Amino acid sequence: SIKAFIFDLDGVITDTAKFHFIAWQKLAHRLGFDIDHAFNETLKGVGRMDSLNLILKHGGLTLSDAEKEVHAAQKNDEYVELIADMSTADLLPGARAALESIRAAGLRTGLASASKNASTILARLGVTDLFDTIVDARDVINGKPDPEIFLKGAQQLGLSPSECIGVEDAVAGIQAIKSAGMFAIGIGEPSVLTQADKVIAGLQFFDLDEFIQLAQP
Ligand code: UVW
Repeated sequence: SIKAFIFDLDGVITDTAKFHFIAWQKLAHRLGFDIDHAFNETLKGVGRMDSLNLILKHGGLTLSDAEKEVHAAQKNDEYVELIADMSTADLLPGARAALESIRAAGLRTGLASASKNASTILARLGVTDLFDTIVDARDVINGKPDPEIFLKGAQQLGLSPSECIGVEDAVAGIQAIKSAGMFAIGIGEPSVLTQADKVIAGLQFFDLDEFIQLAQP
C-alpha cells in the first residue's frame, strides 16, 4: 500500500527557474552571449554543471574544467543571494496543503531535488518540518532521468518503491519516477508529461484519496 509521497522541488513546491535564469543570464553575458526564456526551459530539473555545459554549448563556447568550476561557483554565489530573499510567499499554490494532508493521513513525505541548495530553499519556504527525508544532488551520482534519486528517497524512508508516489513537473523527472517503479503524478500538461500516471495543473489540485486509490487499484 502507499505510504509516502516523494516530491521534486523546482517547479513543484516552488518556482526557482526564474532565479536560475537571472543568474545564468549574467554568466552568459559575462561570456559574451545571451540566453532567453525558451532556452531556460531546457534547464529545468538539470543540475548545476550539466546546466553550465548546456549553456556553453548554446553559446558555442568551450572552457577548461577549471574555468567551468570558477563560473559555476560565481553563478551559484549570485543564485544563493537571490534565493536568500525567498519566503513562504514563494510556495506554489497548494504546496503546503498537499504536504499537510499527507502528514495528517499518517503518510510520509520526501524531497528528491537536483539542487544542492534544496535544504536552504525549504528553510526559506518554511516547510523543512513537513519533510521526513531529503535527497539532493550531493547524495546521488546520476541525475534524472536516472531513478537513483527516487530510489534513494524510498530507501531513506525505509520503504519499497511500490509504496511511494513520485511528483514531478519535468519529463526527465517523470521518467526517473517510472524507472524507479513508482506511481507518477505529473504537474503540468498531459500532452507533455505523457509517461505520468496522472497529471494535474498544480498542487492546488492535489487529492490525496484519489491518488492513493489510483496507485493501488
Ligand atoms: C541546479 O542547478 C538545479 O542546482 P543547484 O541549485 O545545485 O545549482
